[in-house]
Amino acid sequence: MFSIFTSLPPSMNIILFGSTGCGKSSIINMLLGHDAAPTSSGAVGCTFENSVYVTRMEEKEYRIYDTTGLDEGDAGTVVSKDALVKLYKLLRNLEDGITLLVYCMRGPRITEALQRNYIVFYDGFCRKKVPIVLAVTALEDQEPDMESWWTENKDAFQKYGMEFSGHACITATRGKKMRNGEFRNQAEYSESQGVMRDLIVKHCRGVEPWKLNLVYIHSELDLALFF
Ligand SMILES: Nc1nc2c(ncn2[C@@H]2O[C@H](COP(=O)(O)OP(=O)(O)O)[C@@H](O)[C@H]2O)c(=O)[nH]1
Ligand SMILES: [Mg+2]
Repeated sequence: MFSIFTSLPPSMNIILFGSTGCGKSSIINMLLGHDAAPTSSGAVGCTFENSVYVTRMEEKEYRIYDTTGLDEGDAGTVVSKDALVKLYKLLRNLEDGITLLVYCMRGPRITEALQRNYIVFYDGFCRKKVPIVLAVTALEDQEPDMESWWTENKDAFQKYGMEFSGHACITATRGKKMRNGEFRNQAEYSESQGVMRDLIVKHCRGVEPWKLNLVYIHSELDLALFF
């Protein structure tokens, strides 16, 4: 007698990270095609816990993680180090490992925190073992088009030692609803949706997920000692 065992493929885990208000939750809603992740326009971030959203693209399942803003603290209610500990624990507990990191930033300016967070998260936590891509939001007014932002700014990333396997220059919100009932940035938004989905699908293809399990950090104190 024969029996056929079919094992499910491991799920692909995509981690979105970046500072508060850079558009992580908006990107997730854009990828999903509906509003599932709460977004916030206030100074205080609204993602205090890491949450996961599941979506299908090109017949594959992707688990997209919305994470706490890395530089929340001061005015915010979540302390930055606490956010780091939570992120670290999230990464460590992913049984199938990490498939792709998406570093989100709000254009058009490159900030100091951008490099710091890249170093802590990518070099520190992930030991550069996972593919990382960049998503730059708020480029709806970029002339002549959103992608031109990368051409203008790519040298700066190189200068600061930040390398990415791919990038997306996008608009993660539709913008204001106009009198004629249409949204101001609908065209840029629709284009961005395609660009963002393609970026994830392309950079997850053939990736061997990476498991972070060598170092164990249990508290803020451990983390402080670690760095
Ligand atoms: N103009 C503009 N606003 C955006 C864009 N993406 C997000 N936002 C707005 O920025 C604010 C913060 O976005 P949110 O997704 O909550 O950021 P998060 O804290 O990284 O999750 C919200 O008011 C969004 O509507 C964008 O591409 N352009
Ligand atoms: Mg959020």
